[in-house]
Amino acid sequence: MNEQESSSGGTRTLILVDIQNDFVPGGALPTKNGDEVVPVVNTLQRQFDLVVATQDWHPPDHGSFASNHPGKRPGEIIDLNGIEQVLWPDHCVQGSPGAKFHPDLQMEKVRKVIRKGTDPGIDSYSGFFDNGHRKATGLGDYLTEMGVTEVFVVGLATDYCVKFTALDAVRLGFGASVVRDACRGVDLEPGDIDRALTEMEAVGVRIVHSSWFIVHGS
Ligand code: VGL
Ligand code: ZN
Repeated sequence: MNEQESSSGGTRTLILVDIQNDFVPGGALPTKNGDEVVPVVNTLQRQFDLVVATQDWHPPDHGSFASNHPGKRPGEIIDLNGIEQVLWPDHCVQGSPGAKFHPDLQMEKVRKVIRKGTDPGIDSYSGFFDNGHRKATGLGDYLTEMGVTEVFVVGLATDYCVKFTALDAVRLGFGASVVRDACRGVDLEPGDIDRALTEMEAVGVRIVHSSWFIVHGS
């Protein structure tokens, strides 16, 4: 078994989910201690030949922004074109400082950036599909072309974009693991992060710790 191969025989990839300024303390939609994932993720990248990143990338008129729904506040839930939508503060607006990757995140190994949430009419938590599974982002096809069979998901936020990325990875037939200490969540309702981990495990996502790589890394 060489370094590119995982125990299941295929290539594995690291997916960096939304490690952007707006999702860390000081940003518009911060996760608690979200900046702490950055050094963990940078170290983890050494274990992977292929690293890809997702970037939340909303137009100013995005339907997930409470500001675009008069009288509505962040945290409220609406029906957005037939899909239940949590309303958020304006965040990750295309081209804004908040949409940029965290300045300490190493990007040299990142081979592909998938921008998502660009359609004002539908949100996209997963790196693979929009929330209605109507359109694919291209990430699934890209990974398949690259011979990837196994993905490791890290980043922000555990209970939204990390969760839906991992769930879709399994749905697409990839082996999927979430490195839990390389993720932070929103916990809009206390317990959301724990519930997200349970939900992921229930469909076959492995929840691992970064120390797992000391034994299984190469
Ligand atoms: C996210 C809420 C809204 C995330 C993105 O990256 O988890 N959460 N947009
Ligand atoms: Zn968003």
